[in-house]
Amino acid sequence: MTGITLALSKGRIFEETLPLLAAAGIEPSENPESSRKLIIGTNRPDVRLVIVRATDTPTYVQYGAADLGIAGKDVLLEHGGGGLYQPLDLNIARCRMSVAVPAGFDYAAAVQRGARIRVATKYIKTAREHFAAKGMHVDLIKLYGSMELAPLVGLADAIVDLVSTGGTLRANNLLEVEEIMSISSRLVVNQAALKLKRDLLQPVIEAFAGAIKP
Ligand code: PRT
Ligand code: MG
Repeated sequence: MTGITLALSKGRIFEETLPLLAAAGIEPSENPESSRKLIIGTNRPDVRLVIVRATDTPTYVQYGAADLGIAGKDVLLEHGGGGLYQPLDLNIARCRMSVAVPAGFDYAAAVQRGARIRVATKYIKTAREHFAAKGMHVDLIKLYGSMELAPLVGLADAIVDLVSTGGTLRANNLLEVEEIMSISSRLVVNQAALKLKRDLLQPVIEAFAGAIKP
């Protein structure tokens, strides 16, 4: 591919990336929500988009299957970031990563007495580091989705998950008891591509940088 390939996930990242693409003069020729195509052209013959699962974006960019991509900090921390240049925090798809427990569970008391608790999460690495830094002993249970269910059916005492409005926690009678970090999406660029395709990539990176909303 002589042009550039940008990896994006459907949903909120795609939606919130559209204004950044527009600032770089890039307009997708199809909407991935309605199209089943995984490779989408743009108004620019030298720019194409590949539609991947959010958690797979860093992998496509790391191996150079995409030259650049947009991924949440949550996803990047779990991936590790190897082979990726991360020039910009785009300040999109904002949320926070938090610990939540069922309304009846006294998290503060459990922390206080050094209880060993079971925590279900998709974010094993980040959760491990968080609880280790607090000196807490936890058994981590890896899940791939619907973390909110785990404490309701006795799979775990607590969860580590992303929260934005808090509506999902409220609907499931869970309380946010600790914020671990704030999350937003970053631009990631393949390090080799940055050198080999600098003339094509640099203007896109600069246009994105100029379009970031505070
Ligand atoms: O959905 P899929 O399984 O394909 O993958 P994904 O969930 O990883 O992707 P997607 O598109 O849902 O999220 C992509 C990125 O958006 C994530 O990696 C985050 O960086 C970011 N983001 C921002 C969020 C949220 N806000 C968010 N609220 N990702 C997920 N959520 C979920 C959260 O996990 C919880 O289930 O929304 C629910 C909570 O939302 P509220 O508004 O009810 O608090
Ligand atoms: Mg999702």
